[in-house]
Amino acid sequence: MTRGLRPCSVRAARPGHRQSGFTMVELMVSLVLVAVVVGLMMQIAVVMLAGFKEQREALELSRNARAGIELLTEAVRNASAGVSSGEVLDSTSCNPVVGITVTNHDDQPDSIEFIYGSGGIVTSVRNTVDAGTTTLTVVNASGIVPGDQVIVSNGTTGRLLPVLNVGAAGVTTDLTTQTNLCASAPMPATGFDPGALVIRARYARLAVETGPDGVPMLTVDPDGDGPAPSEILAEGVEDIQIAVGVDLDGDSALLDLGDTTDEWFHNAPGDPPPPPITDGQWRALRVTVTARDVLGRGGSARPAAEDRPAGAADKHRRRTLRTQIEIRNLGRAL
Ligand SMILES: [Ca+2]
Ligand SMILES: [Ca+2]
Ligand SMILES: [Ca+2]
Repeated sequence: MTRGLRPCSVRAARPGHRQSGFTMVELMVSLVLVAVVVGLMMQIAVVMLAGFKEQREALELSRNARAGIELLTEAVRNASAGVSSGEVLDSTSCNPVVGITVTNHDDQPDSIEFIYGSGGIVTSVRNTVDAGTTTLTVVNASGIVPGDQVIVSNGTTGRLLPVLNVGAAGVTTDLTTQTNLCASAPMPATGFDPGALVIRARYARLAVETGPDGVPMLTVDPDGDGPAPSEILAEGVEDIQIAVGVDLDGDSALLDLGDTTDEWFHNAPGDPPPPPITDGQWRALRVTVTARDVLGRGGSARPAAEDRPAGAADKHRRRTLRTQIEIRNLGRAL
């Protein structure tokens, strides 16, 4: 049983060899040193983990804020596709939106609705489209499926119509639709002539809602006042503020004084509403999105943005992103 263990007494007995091994004091000093080193390493690990966690939370905050900005940018760039006047009406879910509609507040988040081209799918119609039409005979229906919506446009006015069914593909394809769903958005009196553009499109309303657990979130509603529920786009988004840049004097610049006399609307308390989008002077939207952490591990206040003053300090960390989106499809860009 003792093989491999050489008794100290044997070594100690050899002449010329000093006694090796640890004294009790040496052993205790080493133990203390080991304990100190292990303690330090654990402290470093804890600090590093906390750092990683903080970094992850900061990333998540940025991601949440960015999700809103990205969808908005995409939608605004494709808003009012194929209708340079901006007069696109919702003849599917009957929301009172005209191209892009901003609902402004200075004491709560703003919301925005738009009708925007989706997927770059464009064709044209062979028949006249008026209040009695139930079929859109289109040249090419590839990429369009039942449940989609399309803008029918003559370039100056458009209507968002539902695609209820898609017929067999041939030289032309018949899309079943309904043109009389919305008294608020009837077909133009003379209808759309053959050759009118047909663009796959969507309606969306972006808003901030509060979940059952009190967590604010950015939601997108695919039919506004219609029956479809809104979907969560990003958790923790507590504010969107949207200013509308309108080139009133036509000098291709947007005067920004942060007051009620400049060419930005909703950027100062007491701003009048902007002129209608159909006046052809809307050039850009400026969007500020603020996300906050869900659990409350920091300490900050919601910053002031456009016409909404800052909030009170609380236990949350925040990230605010701001971007200016040029409106492409309406008249000329800056
Ligand atoms: Ca506002
Ligand atoms: Ca100007
Ligand atoms: Ca203003």
